[in-house]
Amino acid sequence: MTFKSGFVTVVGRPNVGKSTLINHLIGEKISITSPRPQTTRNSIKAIYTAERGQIIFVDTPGIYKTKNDLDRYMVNEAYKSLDGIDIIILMLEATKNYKKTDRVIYNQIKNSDQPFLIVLNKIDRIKKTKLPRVINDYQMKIEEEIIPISSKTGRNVKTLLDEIFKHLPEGPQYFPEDMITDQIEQFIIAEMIREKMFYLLREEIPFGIAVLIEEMEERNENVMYIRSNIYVEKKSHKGILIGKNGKMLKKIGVRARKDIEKLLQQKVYLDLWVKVEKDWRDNKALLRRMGYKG
Ligand SMILES: Nc1nc2c(ncn2[C@@H]2O[C@H](COP(=O)(O)OP(=O)(O)OP(=O)(O)O)[C@@H](O)[C@H]2O)c(=O)[nH]1
Ligand SMILES: [Mg+2]
Repeated sequence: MTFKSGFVTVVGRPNVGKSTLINHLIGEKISITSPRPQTTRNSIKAIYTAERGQIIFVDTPGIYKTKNDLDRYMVNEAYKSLDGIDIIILMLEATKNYKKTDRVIYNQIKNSDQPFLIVLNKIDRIKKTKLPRVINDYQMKIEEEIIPISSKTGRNVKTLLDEIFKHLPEGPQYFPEDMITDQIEQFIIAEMIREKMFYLLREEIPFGIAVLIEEMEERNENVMYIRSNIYVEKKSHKGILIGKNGKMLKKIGVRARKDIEKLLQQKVYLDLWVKVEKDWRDNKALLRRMGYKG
């Protein structure tokens, strides 16, 4: 049997389920997910290794109309990830119609003459009897065959994997078989903390938050001490984030700690600090400090 390998990027509008698919494929939480759009901010590699080959999946921020420097950084990250890739996966949503942004991305991919696949995610969210019509509506706009999947239940994901392997070139194993991401632990930990705010905080607040790990040190009795700064854009946001008697921050900390302990396989002491950095999303120097390098 020949060994195949290559890079596969997943692109699409925000919230279609790109990160959920990648986590499902790898079987671990590598990329954070949330019910809100614009969750993923960086391109994140997740590595799938099997007997027949190795796929390096690249999760990307959703593509949308940009409003500030952070937005532009994110969309640029998504487009940059299309360079030098073996297969592009464009993800669409069964619960929505074909949107203008879908068309913009589709046209861009078609013009790039790189191999690509089209998937329709969230098919578990619509009635079985409705699915053929939804697929048919999309096929009126898209020539290539659409692969319907559910990243949540895993339905038909195997078919997608087979399809990817069909198109992958023969190649070497780029990464050791037990390596599942190229991201350093500190990044994933910061992301896990950031994820909780998408669930617990209202309106626009999560979009103006950045998380940086300041210190990580193993202390007595196998406890990992982690000190992390959470940056917000406004003083009022700081108050909301901390909450009455520190309740909200505590809630965020408890939920994040559970994820982090699972990741590190050890007890964690999480020390969270909230800081105000005015308008960091529109300040290139601050963006860089937050880890969003252009
Ligand atoms: N029912 C259902 N929900 C899904 C499926 N895939 C993803 N979701 C949900 O859709 C929401 C968005 O998922 P994400 O994986 O964060 O979406 P994304 O495309 O990575 O979003 P951005 O990072 O913001 O671009 C989450 O609440 C997921 O649980 C699916 O197949 N079925
Ligand atoms: Mg995502």
